[in-house]
Amino acid sequence: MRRLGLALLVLAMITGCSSSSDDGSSTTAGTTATDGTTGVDGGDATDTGTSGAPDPSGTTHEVTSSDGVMDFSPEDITIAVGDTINFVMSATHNAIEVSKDTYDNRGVTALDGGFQVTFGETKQVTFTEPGVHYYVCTPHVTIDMIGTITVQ
Ligand SMILES: [Cu+2]
Repeated sequence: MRRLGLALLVLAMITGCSSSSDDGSSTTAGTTATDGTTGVDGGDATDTGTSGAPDPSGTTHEVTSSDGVMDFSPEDITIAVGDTINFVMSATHNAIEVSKDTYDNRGVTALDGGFQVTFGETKQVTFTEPGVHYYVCTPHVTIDMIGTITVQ
């Protein structure tokens, strides 16, 4: 049942997103679907009373990277449930979600079901559950090109 509920939730998000954005809505849908499965750390959600779809008018935030600059901007960001991050990666950087352990150890093993923004890609990812997401730039993780997204 919970799985079905989650699927419906994701579906609602997709519908909400595609109607409010006119570019790349199909890729948005794809990332939203995978994002839904990363909600493992959302299990401690206390306010599940809002079991309806997240606010479809969530804010879109931007995380960017630039060639020659070995940092995400911003590196750490706090957003609300239902908000979207528009990742804008330059040609030399990517943003790959990893586990907290991988992040702490500066590893590059991608998190199952996590978001992945490849080199030079612009991709929107919507976060539908509270929790913390950790991500790295795989070529530059060893020089601390890392970031977090806190969803609350
Ligand atoms: Cu990088």
